[in-house]
Amino acid sequence: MRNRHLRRLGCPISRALCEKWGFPCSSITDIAQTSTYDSGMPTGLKRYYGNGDLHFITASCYRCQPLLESEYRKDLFVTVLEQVRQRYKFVVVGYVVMPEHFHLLISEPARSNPSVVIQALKLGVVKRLFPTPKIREKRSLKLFNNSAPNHFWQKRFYDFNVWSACKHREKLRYIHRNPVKRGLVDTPDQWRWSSFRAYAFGETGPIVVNDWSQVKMKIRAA
Ligand code: NI
Repeated sequence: MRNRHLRRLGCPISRALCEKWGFPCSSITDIAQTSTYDSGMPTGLKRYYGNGDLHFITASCYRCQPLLESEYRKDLFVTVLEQVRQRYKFVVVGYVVMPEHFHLLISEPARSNPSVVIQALKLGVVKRLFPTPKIREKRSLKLFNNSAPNHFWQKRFYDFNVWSACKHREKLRYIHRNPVKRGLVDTPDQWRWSSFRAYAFGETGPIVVNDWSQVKMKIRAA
């Protein structure tokens, strides 16, 4: 059963793991209360910040539901990610948006830390999707077939420190292959919600990939 889920998802998040992470959601994932924000750190998962490592981050929609399935929502996610990248000044080395989760390979931000970045990203997506309760009601009819989920995001996220070139390559390849492994496309270039095309064709996509200028500025200033 577990293996079947893993094969189906093509990623380390099995439904079992997803549900294991399914602790009661904080207000951050509660689309009815987007004005409040729980900045509490997830418990039980150790975070290592400050070493200048890259972070391979995986976060999931609530109970692994495909809440990012539509093109509109994936586009919106990508737009918010770019805004958050600029606000917190971090480098997006790689990314992929999947129907029920996303993976990022990012530097540590010049402002704050990866936990705050991921919370800002999650909250930003929810706020853009459901800016007011009234709009929420309206949109839920359209977006979720009249059954808006009570939560959009799974509270926790998975964070793996990447400090070797080997792991860097492995995670980037993993990110770019994910839509292919899942059978969503035949080749990585056909999935437009990932950094693959930036690498393969030098395309400037909605997210600026590998812009180290801000981070270098911080190191110089330090
Ligand atoms: Ni995945």
